[in-house]
Amino acid sequence: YSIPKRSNHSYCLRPSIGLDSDLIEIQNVAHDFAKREMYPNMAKWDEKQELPLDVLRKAGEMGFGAIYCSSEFGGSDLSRLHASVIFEQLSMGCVSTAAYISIHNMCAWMLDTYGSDNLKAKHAEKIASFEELCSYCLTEPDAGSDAASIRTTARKQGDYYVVNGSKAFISGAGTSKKYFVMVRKDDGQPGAKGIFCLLIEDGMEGFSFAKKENKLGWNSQPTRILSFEDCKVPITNQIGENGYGFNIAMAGLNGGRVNIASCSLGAAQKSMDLAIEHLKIRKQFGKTLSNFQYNQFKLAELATKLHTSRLIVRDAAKHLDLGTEEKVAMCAMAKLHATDNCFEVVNGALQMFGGYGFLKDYPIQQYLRDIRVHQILEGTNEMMRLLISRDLLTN
Ligand code: FAD
Ligand code: 2MC
Repeated sequence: YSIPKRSNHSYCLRPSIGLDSDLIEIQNVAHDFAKREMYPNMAKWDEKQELPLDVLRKAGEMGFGAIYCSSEFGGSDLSRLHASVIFEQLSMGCVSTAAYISIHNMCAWMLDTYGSDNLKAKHAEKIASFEELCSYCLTEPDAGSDAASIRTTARKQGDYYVVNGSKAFISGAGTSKKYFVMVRKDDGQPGAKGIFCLLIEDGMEGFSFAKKENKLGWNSQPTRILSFEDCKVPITNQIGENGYGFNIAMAGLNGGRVNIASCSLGAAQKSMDLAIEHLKIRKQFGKTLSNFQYNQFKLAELATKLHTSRLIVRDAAKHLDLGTEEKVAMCAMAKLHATDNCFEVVNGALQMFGGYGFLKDYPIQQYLRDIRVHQILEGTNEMMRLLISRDLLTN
């Protein structure tokens, strides 16, 4: 497939609209990568529930392992807007794999921004290159939306923390080497201020995984529960200060929310491109489906939803780049608006395929299954409403 480009005709869904030449260049690089390495395999990865490590390493060579990390870290030193443009393109090739790349990037940024020099010297290169994969571990069986109520504890014992507890729904678990785990100091301080962040590695004694979860989508990446039973972690593996783990986790998630929303944009874009092609070819009642005004108007509505989603996502990325006061609410608005609307876009595009849209021979159903969870994870869209309303009502 290609980014639709018609020399003598406008196409108001072209993802390069509004971007400068530097962003268009990186967009083309990500587009070609997704088209070549991802799209031909996305159905297979979904069916076989396979995380394509070889493709991730190639993504590392392209600089997609640490997109908005510093060059000292081995990162690409690009902006959040660049990252959004990249994730949108990658997700056209496979939403689930692109979304995993986004989580890995969130962890890389947390280490680059808050980690000690020693910790970075030890881990940065392997992370930026995708030689070793990262997982972000906040959610617990009893602490989802109320993330500040986590109960996994860390007790200091000499040069180690002894960690006990469990984490639920961890993306990449079992395949990742490095786990960015939010834990509570065992001194009893409740709420957000009792939390700090620890880098825990696969293979550390007392760290184990439960079975792989069976999911509706996001099948190219494994999801598992993690358990820590007297797991000894060197105190030098702490990222950031005591009491700031929740802030670090949330700061990472602001970018994560923009990236996940960008992944919804890619799915919506590809679904629209496919639906437009289909409407022009498929005939019923002696005419192509594109002749029926219902379909024409529906396309126009869906295109408008996709465009407003793209605008709000790119605007939130700019707020992150500028570090504005409103960035938390802007990222929340972007995730709420884009993940809800892009789901409707993909669903509407699927409808235009009739029964074929429901067949696994066609990719639209996979885009639909894969982006459904974007309304749930990285903070449910109800929590996004909470963040936006707090910004509005608190002075
Ligand atoms: P709950 O918090 O129990 O919420 C259930 C419902 O109640 C939701 O609709 C919610 O919005 C609503 N609700 C809750 N409280 C309120 C309220 N105050 N007002 C109104 N409505 C409310 N987590 C990680 O840490 N790392 C990962 O890598 C990760 N990957 C994931 C991958 C997948 C495929 C999935 C499904 C989840 C993943 N998660 C991960 C967890 C995800 O972030 C949580 O599922 C999500 O935050 C919601 O938590 P919960 O499932 O416990 O739902
Ligand atoms: N950015 C920066 N800081 C933030 C923030 C954000 N998005 N959200 C909260 N904070 C700060 C907040 O400013 C406060 O800082 P301080 O005390 O230093 O002033 C601190 O964090 C505590 O915040 P609150 O007092 O708002 O905490 P509360 O417990 O009331 O609720 C809530 C916070 C509901 C917004 C938070 O628990 C939340 O975001 N829940 C959703 C959980 C979530 O997103 N999980 C995703 C898991 S990862 C995932 O799904 C993947 C697929 C990887």
